[in-house]
Amino acid sequence: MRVRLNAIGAGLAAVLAPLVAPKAEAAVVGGPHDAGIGFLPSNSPIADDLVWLHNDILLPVITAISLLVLALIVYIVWRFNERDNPVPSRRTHNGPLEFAWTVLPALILVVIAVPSFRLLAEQLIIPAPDLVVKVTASQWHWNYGYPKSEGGFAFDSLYVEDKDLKPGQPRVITADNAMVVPVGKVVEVDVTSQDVIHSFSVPSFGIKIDAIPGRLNKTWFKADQVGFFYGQCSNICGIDHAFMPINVRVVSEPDYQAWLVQAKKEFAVSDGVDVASAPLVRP
Ligand SMILES: [Cu+2]
Repeated sequence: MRVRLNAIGAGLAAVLAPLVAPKAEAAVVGGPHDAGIGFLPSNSPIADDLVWLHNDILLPVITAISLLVLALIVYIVWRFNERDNPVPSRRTHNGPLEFAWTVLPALILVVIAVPSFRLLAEQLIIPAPDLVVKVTASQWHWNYGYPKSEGGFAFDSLYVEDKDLKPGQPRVITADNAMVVPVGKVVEVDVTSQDVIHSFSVPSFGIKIDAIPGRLNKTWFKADQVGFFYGQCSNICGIDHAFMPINVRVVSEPDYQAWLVQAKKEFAVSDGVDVASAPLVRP
């Protein structure tokens, strides 16, 4: 059932993608849609494995255990009812049964632990990055910093209010400037904060990492397809916590290079300015 619902969700996303895609090349959209259920479409190896662990391992285990417990309860209610058993059983122990209900759950946990730890290692062991983006959280917006190798610039990404939305932009989760990354490249995200604890989360990449003042937390993703992807701050950080959306645009390498040229002009305002020799202006 769940698999079918996910399939329906994926189908809906595919149908809706062209309608809400903010850019022509945005073929895949990792964002909410009407009647959505299940995970957002995955667009990185980690997100693929997260969805697999949930849908193919955890859900079957949860379903089987729930059905087993339900069957046991129904059986007990039917078999040991008061009317048919005026003299209650005085049994308190059953060695083999107690052994079984201790060992079997432990074995199930071991089975779950194997792919779970593998996934954890996949998340924590960051491959050699092609691009490192520094993400700084503030009350209440994100700042994306690109390294010197890319031109050395940084820009704020601010919430877009309902009245300023362009056609096709979803409300509440649209930001004015998206973080732009090339497709198929390992992107390391170095996350920090300059006030309180926030959390950088983009479901389609399977990443969620705390932004903590004075600390640099690292995570990574490798986008499989171009598209536009949405996330949100995921730690309650204050009154406008709900209004610090994360927008990531994954583009082809030529589009990325073109964006870099334009972004350097737009955002690197202090480039070339010799701060030490700049005239001191007093009000
Ligand atoms: Cu926040």
